[in-house]
Amino acid sequence: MLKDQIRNLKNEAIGEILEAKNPQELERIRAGFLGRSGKINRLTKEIPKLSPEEKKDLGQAINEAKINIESVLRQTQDKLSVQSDNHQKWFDVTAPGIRPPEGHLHLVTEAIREITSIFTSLGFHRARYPEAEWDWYAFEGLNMAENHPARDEWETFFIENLENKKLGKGVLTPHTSSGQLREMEKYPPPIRMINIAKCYRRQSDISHVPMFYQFEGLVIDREISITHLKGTLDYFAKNFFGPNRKIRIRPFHFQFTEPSFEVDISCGLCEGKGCKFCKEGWLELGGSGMVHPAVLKNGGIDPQKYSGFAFGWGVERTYMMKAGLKIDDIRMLYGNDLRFLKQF
Ligand code: FA5
Repeated sequence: MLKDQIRNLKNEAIGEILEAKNPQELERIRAGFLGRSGKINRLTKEIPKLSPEEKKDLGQAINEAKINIESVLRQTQDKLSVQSDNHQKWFDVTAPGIRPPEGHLHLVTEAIREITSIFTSLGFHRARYPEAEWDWYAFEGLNMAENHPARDEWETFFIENLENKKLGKGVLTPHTSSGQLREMEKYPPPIRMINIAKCYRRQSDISHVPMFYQFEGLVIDREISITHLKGTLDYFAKNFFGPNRKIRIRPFHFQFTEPSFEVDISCGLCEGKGCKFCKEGWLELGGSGMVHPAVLKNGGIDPQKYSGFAFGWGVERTYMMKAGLKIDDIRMLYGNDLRFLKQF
């Protein structure tokens, strides 16, 4: 009988312990069962009245019950104290947070965005054409037949075992001019394209990287002349470099433009007077010219009706010519050195 009572008390105690919501309640349950005048101790007082045999049995049962209850108590105490620690950890929601390190866009991405917004404000649309391109778009269709010596300047990467019967070998495009014909095939005039894309050449030194960006402008409409070209480039230069910078165009040669020009910008340090950085007051920006009639024809546009201009400059070099920037080696832009990139 007494042994049954002990077992019931033990189950009752464990049941209550497992239901306890906080350490205070747990302490109250502990005292109620295991304390000096707790329920288990009250039963212990019955032992002297028993026979030696019964004493032994009951003593053993009481000890086992106590061990069980204490073990469940300890586990529950641990569990409740972890919960109450978490609960009681107070934090001030108004305290200033710890700022995670903040990055910024890469300089070249920033430059691309700025260039895009200047040209789109003039009504140009942003285009992108394939980096892996066919010979026709990169050379042949631009008036540079196979074996033409002008091709040498582009130091091209050819794609092994890739050839199209009509369009020739596969190349990594060495300039964004490959987008000219693609744009003409896609849209009838008037065309106002700004194609900004990656270009590849087998070059690497302080002013060359094997992968770089160019931005290519193409405008085709009726009666487009050199004054439109000059005006557009001037607008870009003033917005990108600042109102005091000027541009000039010098005669040059490209197979796909006639006439062709090299475009210079007045030096931002000496404002055109001549200094150590620029030598004669001018810095070279890139190529431009009036679209060659043969290229218009290849793009399906009648050169009797339409004329156009095009220009293609390197994003990195153009960015490096902003006043106040002194980046000596173009490769630093792609070196992934945070000490350099964080300065901008
Ligand atoms: C061209 O690529 C012509 N397609 C430009 C053009 C377009 C002329 C439309 C006329 C009409 P060029 O090879 O000069 O031209 O390259 C133009 C610019 O790209 C250079 O002035 C330079 O800023 C940049 N560039 C060329 N090669 C590299 C290189 N390896 N690394 C970084 N920038 C480069």
